[in-house]
Amino acid sequence: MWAIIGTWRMALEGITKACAELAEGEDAGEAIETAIKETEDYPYFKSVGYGGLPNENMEVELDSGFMDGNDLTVGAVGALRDYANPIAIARRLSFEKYNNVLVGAGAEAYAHKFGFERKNMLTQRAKIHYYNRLKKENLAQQASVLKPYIGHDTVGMACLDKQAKICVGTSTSGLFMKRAGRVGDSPLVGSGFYADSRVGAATATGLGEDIMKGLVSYEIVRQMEAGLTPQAACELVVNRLDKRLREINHGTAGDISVVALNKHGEYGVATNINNFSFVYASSKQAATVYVCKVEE
Ligand code: SD4
Repeated sequence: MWAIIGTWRMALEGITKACAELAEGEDAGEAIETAIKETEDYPYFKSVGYGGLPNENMEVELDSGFMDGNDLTVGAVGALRDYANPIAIARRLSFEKYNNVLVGAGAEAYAHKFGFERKNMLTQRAKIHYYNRLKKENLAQQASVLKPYIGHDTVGMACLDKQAKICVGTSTSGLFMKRAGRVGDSPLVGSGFYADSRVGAATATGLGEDIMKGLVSYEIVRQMEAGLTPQAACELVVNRLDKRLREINHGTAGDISVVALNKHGEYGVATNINNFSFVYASSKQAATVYVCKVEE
């Protein structure tokens, strides 16, 4: 049995590519890297890799995390500039004994040392979005009608391979117009991603500042370990955090969406937004796009 799940419709092409590898018995870590690289390389996804939207200084800064559920090794990069595939660098960092999480210039020096592809990640299209946004912000300044930090998605994938190994990875350009150096939940183990091959894996997308308050990926894996199905674990963790956030923030909560996979290849999904799309494939079914809606 093998299975793979990813956040958002943008995971489809990468997952489709990884399925062929998994069917041949490929390792879950390799499959995650293949699948996420595909998403990173596609220029029209505005929130991941090449074509990702920039920060307030018009620089694309990327976050990515990876975890191997067999030995619980973690690798992550934060605020990484000018490298094509953050997921490959994060995974490479997971092979190190120390210094597994690197940010900014340190992460770039590491990527350079190990020969990862350098690339200007800011596309013409992303620049247009940036200038349009600046215009809107100027117009909206007095009226303060502009909702900050909209239009961001992270690709997160969890995968079980034929050898029963489970891995998880994330990649994102984070929030559009974020501060330089801002790091979200996506490279933070336990928040944006977590995997334990004895149990399963989970990954999150949405407002990093809120997701990290609930360590949602770690929580989901622990709830599965305690006996919940992936679906029940996802719903419990998202609903509980959403409720707590609303208590604190006068009835509002940031976007939180999650997907999870257990060691049997069964999946779970939960969200507090309308229309969270995700992609699931396994040795029993071809890659399929589904849409999850907030529970009423
Ligand atoms: C972040 N969680 O940087 C990411 C962005 C995201 O859906 O996933 N948006 O906060």
